[in-house]
Amino acid sequence: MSVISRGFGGRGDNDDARIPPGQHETYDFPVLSAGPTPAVSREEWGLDVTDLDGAVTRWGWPDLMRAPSEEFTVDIHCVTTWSKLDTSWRGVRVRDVLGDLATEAEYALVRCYGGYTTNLPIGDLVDRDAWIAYEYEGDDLESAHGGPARLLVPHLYLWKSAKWINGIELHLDDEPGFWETLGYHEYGDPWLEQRYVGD
Ligand SMILES: Nc1nc2c(c(=O)[nH]1)N[C@H]1C(S)=C(S)[C@@H](COP(=O)(O)O)O[C@H]1N2
Ligand SMILES: [Mo]
Repeated sequence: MSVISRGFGGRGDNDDARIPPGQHETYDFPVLSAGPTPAVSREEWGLDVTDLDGAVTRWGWPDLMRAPSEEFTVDIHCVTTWSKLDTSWRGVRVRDVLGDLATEAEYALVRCYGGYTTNLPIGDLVDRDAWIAYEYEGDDLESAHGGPARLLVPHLYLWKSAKWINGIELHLDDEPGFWETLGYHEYGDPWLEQRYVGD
């Protein structure tokens, strides 16, 4: 069955198992933004990490470039039901950005140029795969997709992967972000179809 339906995609036999329930595969890369794309140059880009005491550590672009980066290939899942397999990126692991600052925290509220926010448990940023990504398919990350740099947390729905990231606030309590305030699920596991509050 899969041989007939798959066509000439040249993809692996296990692709269907990589598409979460209620999702379908897409081959282009849709842009989903709740507002206009902010124009942020690499020179002016900064990421403020705010610890539990309110102390701010600012990462500028040169700091990000000095940190160890890695190339990674992941599947991404948007709550609007598209999934895209084998997207490749370069970025710095969030755990390498947070370092010891994250040890006492329970949650993170992520902030962006333009005002978008999203929340997630700190463990999803430091114990799972999560990056500050700045290249896509070998090129500088386009601004429409979050350049200069975006969060990428592939194991959660893509609304958690904040584009134009400019802040990570560490908290003891969970504070809903933009979509979470508007009824999206607080956690957003695509394999459990946690799309909306109560799912
Ligand atoms: N700053 C910011 N980040 C954001 C969004 C947004 O509107 N603003 N949209 C989110 C949503 S709902 C999705 S599905 C993905 C889309 O990423 P893409 O436009 O690169 O496909 O970005 C997420 N990150
Ligand atoms: Mo989305």
